[in-house]
Amino acid sequence: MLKNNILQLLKNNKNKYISGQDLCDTFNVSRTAIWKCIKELKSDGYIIESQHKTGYMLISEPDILSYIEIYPYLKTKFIGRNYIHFESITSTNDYAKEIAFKCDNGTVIVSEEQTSGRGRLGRSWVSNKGEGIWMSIILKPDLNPQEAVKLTQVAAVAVVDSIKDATGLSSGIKWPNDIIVDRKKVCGILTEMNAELDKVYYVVVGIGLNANVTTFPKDLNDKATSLLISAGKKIDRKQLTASILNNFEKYYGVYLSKGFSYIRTMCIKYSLTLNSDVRIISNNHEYIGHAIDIDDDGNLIVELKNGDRKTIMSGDVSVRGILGYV
Ligand code: BTX
Repeated sequence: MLKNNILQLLKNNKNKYISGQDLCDTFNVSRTAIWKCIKELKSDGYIIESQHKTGYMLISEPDILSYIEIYPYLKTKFIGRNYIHFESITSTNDYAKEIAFKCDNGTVIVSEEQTSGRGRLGRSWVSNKGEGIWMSIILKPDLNPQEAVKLTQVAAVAVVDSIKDATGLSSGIKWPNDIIVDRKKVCGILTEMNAELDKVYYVVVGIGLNANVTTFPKDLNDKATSLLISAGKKIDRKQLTASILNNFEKYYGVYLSKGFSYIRTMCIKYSLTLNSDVRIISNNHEYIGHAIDIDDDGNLIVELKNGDRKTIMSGDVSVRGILGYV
């Protein structure tokens, strides 16, 4: 589309003027059409200098996660190649589920803000404008539902690697779906699917990562952090978004072609839950045990005080450390 084409040309010639006439000739459109697009780009946050006879010059780009901003870093074949970006939306997972049947495998939905971001079990997810990475990946794998559940763990491993690359911070996985830095939650993953007993129609992997969040609601202060807070510097959200998609595609490929065993090894390596005492909260029932393993199905194996072993499936449980959140 014209606006993106003009932007790309301005980006390729950053800090250089391009004349209005050149733009008209290149895209075969009128001066008015060019001027309208420039006006829109300025209102999107692009700083563009316009000079009467000299033309237009791009000075700086805004901190937004549109496709044109992230694709220079994207190395994927199909994840994120169909990419939908919103300024604001209720929930990227909700939108993904609305369009999933009609769109390509690997479609990614990203929003600068979510007004009703969701966690598991009906909990809400705080999604401040322009401060996080709030995105959903639509997948159509040939898996059964039990296998598709493990995509949460595929995503978790990808996020841990991307956080390390972007910030140098070591993060860990609080089984099954939280990424933790400094003993606080920096990222949550919400995997939802539309399936029959033995067939998945689509899976939506929602990732909420507190990249540059500066403040949290009071009740989250003790258990939430952001990369900005923990690393002490602002994070490049564009590079990090692309990096997560790159790593996700890599691990997703490994999972589909070789099964769960490699992902399981990575989950065990990154796990903060294993080898610690945990409190399992399932419906209204609560019990305490020692987390000893993650099995081939991605379940947590917990040894109870009486020596019995319990297999904990994700989805309907909360797991807490015995002394705190992790
Ligand atoms: P969860 O159920 O494990 O965690 C939800 C809990 O985490 C909340 O009850 C609250 O205590 C805490 N919390 C809420 N917001 C934040 C935050 N920003 N940072 C840290 N802790 C928080 C985790 O569910 C899964 C979250 C997935 C979010 C993504 S964003 C893109 C996609 N769209 C959508 O609606 N959800 C997913």
